[in-house]
Amino acid sequence: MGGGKIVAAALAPHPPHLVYAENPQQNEPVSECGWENLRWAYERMRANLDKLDYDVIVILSPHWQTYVGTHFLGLEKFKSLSVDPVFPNLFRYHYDIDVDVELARLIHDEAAADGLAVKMMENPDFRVDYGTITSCHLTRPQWDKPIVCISSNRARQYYSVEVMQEMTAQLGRATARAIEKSGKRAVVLASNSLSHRHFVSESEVPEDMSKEHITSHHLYLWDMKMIELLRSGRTREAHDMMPEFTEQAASETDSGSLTWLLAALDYPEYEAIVHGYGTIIGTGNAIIEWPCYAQEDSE
Ligand code: 2X7
Ligand code: FE2
Repeated sequence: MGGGKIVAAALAPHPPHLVYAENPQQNEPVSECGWENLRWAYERMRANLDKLDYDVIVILSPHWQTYVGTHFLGLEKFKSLSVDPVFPNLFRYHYDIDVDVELARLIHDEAAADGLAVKMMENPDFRVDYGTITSCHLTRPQWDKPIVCISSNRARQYYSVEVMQEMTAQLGRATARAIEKSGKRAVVLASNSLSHRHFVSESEVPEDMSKEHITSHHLYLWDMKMIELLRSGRTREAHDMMPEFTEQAASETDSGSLTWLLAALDYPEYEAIVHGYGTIIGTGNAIIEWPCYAQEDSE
C-alpha cells in the first residue's frame, strides 16, 4: 500500500461544556447558550476540514487513561451512553461510533515493532471516554468518518513528564508511519486543554458567562507563550518547552496528546491557524489547525 498521509491536524480540546452549549440531539441536558467564542472557533475549523477529502479521524484522548501501555479501540462499533463523571449535569451523550480497526491495528503493530507496550481494546462493553466523544463531535458532528482512538498512557504519573515526552513522541512517529503505510487520508486530533486549573465550584447557571475567566494571569501567560510557539511554526521549541509548560500550567498536555501530535506531524514549521482561545470553568483552551493540505498545494 503506502501513500497515506495526514491531511490536517488540530488541537481540539474536549470540555463537555461545548457540547452542552450546542444542544445536539445526542446530549440530554439542555443549555441556553455559552462559550460562543470557542464554539465559533470550532465552526471555523469545521468549515476548513469539511472541504477536505479524508477517510478517518485519529485521536489521542487524555480521558482514556491506561497505566500499562497504550491501548487502541479494537472493535468496529461502540454504542452506549457516556456520562461525564465531574459534570453529569452537562454531559449525558448517546454515542454510536464506528472505528477504523484496520488502521488502529496498523498503528498498534508499528508501535509494538518499535518497542512500545500496546494493546487492542476488544471488550464490547467498554465505555468510550467523553474526551474522545466531545472532540470528535465538535470536529465532525455528522459522525460519518470512522475514528482511531488512542489512550493516554500515564507515563507522566507513573514515571515523569520527561518519560511521557519520549514515549508519546515515539508513538507519534509510529502513528505517522502507519498512516503512510495504510494509504489513508487522516485528520489527526490532540484532545487536550492548555492550562488546566479549574474553579472548584460551578456557578448556579453553568452557561453564565459573567463568571467565566482564566484562573490566574500566570496561567494565561503560559498559554499565550505556548500558542505563540505553535502558531508561528516554532514547534520544536514547543516540544522542548512541553515538560516545563506541563508542570507550570498544570496542563492537560500531561496526557501526551500534543507531544504525540507534533511528532506525528514531524514538527511543522509553517504557520498554524489559531481559530480561537477561551476559558471553560477557568481552564485555557485553544482550537488550532495545522493545514497540512495547504502545504501539499504549495509543493
Ligand atoms: O475535561 C475537561 C477539561 N479538560 C477542561 C475543562 C472542563 C471540563 O472538562
Ligand atoms: Fe479534560
